[in-house]
Amino acid sequence: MLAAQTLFAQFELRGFASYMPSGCIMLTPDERYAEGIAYSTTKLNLEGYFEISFDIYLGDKDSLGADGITFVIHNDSRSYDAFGTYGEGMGYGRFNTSFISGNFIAPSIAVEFDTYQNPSQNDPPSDHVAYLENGSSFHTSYWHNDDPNYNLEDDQLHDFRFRWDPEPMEITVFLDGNIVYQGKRNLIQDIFNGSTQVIWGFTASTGMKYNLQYFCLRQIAYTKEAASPDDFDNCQAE
Ligand SMILES: [Ca+2]
Ligand SMILES: [Ca+2]
Repeated sequence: MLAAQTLFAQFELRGFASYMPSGCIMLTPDERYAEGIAYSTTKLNLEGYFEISFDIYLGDKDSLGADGITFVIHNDSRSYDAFGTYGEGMGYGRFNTSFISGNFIAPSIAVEFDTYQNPSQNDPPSDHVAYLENGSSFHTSYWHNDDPNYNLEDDQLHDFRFRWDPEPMEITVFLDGNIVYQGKRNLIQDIFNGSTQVIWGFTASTGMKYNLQYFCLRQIAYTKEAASPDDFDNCQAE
């Protein structure tokens, strides 16, 4: 077992989330119908550059595993108590776009790492990554490495980075060395109504199917120069 080193930071934990001995944060245990949320107590400033690096773990059960995790940036009025629907909502979204009642996190953006196919959210059969906004889990596009058998529930840590560059107003998401999403968005004006200080963290849940799911914070860089070079080591799960 490799003792994972992680950057210690303060998180507000809700639901099933808890610190692991390594300093990583478990979002869901390997159980049905669990939801866990972890928010950093240090907000991000959208007027500045940031790149945050994590290891994420999505479990070891493929066909029997679910549901996945989301990385979320929000200024929902519930602050550290903001949460979404369990199961296919992954603690962030809601069951489908026409199902307006129920919990979801907004205003927000998120990146989902989805390990279970829900046709109402336009999920492909494979695991996938997608960019989401305002508590909707529905997505028209997604990344699955053009692999119909793409699987993230492989008992491995996956290297995830989220980069915000305010000058071109560009979001870039990396997973295991691949750019899995890139897009320009005026987050301050078009999502956050002029707010520049936003809460960030992770949500996750399980449903009928389930997996242990956790994340480890590796680095927060506030300049391009301070961000890690784009080399990705294979990591071993705990
Ligand atoms: Ca899978
Ligand atoms: Ca799903």
